[in-house]
Amino acid sequence: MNEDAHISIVGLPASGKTTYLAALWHMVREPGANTNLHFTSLKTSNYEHLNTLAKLWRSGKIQQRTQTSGLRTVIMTLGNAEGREVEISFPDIPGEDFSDMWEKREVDESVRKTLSARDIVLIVNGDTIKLPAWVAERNKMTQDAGLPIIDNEPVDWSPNFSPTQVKLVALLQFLMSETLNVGPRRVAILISAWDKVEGEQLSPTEIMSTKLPLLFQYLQSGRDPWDWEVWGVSAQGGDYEDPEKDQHFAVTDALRDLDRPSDRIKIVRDAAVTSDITLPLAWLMK
Ligand SMILES: Nc1nc2c(ncn2[C@@H]2O[C@H](COP(=O)(O)OP(=O)(O)OP(=O)(O)O)[C@@H](O)[C@H]2O)c(=O)[nH]1
Ligand SMILES: [Mg+2]
Repeated sequence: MNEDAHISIVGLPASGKTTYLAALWHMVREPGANTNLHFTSLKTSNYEHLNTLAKLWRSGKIQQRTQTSGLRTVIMTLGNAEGREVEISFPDIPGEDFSDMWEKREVDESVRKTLSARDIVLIVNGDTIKLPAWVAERNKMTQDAGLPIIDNEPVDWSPNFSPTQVKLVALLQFLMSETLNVGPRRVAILISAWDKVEGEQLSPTEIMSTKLPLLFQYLQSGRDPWDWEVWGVSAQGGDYEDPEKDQHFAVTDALRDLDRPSDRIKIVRDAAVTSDITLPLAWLMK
C-alpha cells in the first residue's frame, strides 16, 4: 500500500462526522451500490459498533454525540479500481477536542497523530454556520423593525463565541504549522447537511465564499500550500428524528420509503450530483 495514502476526518462539534461515517459504512457494503472506492478491511474498531451506527442511519434516527475518547477510533481501508488502497481514520474524539485545540492551544498525542495524516476531510455543518455578529448591525435591524433596543448585560467574551470560519482557518493553519511539519497537503471540504442549504440555489463553492469568506480567501490566496476542493454532502437527505425526543417527521418517513437507503445520499460538486459518498475520498487519493 502507498504509505502516503492516509486520510483523517476532522470537524468541529456536531459537524456531521459520525453521520458521514454511518452513511459511508452502509454504502461501501450495500449490495449493488456503485461507488468509486470499495471496502477492503477494518483495521481498528469492530463491526458491531459500525453496524449500530449504520442501523440508526437506515432507520432515520440521529447519531448520539461522540462523548469519550479512546474507545472507538475507526480505521477503514478502502480500495479503488486500480488496486490502490487508502486508510481512512475517523478519530474517536468529540468535536470539542478540535475546538479546544484552538481555544486552549492544546493538542494531545492521539490527536496529533490523527492530524498528521497527509490528506484531510474537513466537515463543516452548512446548517449551523455561526456568522460574525456585530452589535451595531443587530441594533440597526432592531431599530429598522421598530423594536426597542434592549441594553443587555455585558457578557464576558469566550473563544467559543467566535465565528465558525475563524475556528476553521485556525485549525487549517495549525495543520500546516511546523508543530506537525507535514508539508503540502490536500483537504476536501464537505459542507454537510446540504439538504438544508440547497434551497439557496448556490454551488458548494458559492456557499463557502458567501458564508465562510475568510476560509475561502485563506485557501484561495494560497498562503499555505493546500490543494483543496469543496463538496456539498447530504449524508441523510433531510432531517432525522431524535429518538430521545420522541420525534416523528414526514420527511424522514419519505426517506425511509426510498427503495435503497443510499438514494438518500447527495454529493454535490459544482453542478454534478451523485450519491457516491466515496467521491471526495477518491479525489484525495489522486
Ligand atoms: N439535515 C441534515 N442533518 C444532518 C446531516 N448530517 C448530519 N446532520 C445533523 O447534524 C448533527 C450532528 O451530526 P453528527 O454526525 O452527530 O456530528 P459529529 O460531528 O459526529 O458530532 P460530535 O461527535 O458531537 O462532534 C445531527 O443532528 C445530525 O442529524 C444531513 O445530511 N442532513
Ligand atoms: Mg460524532
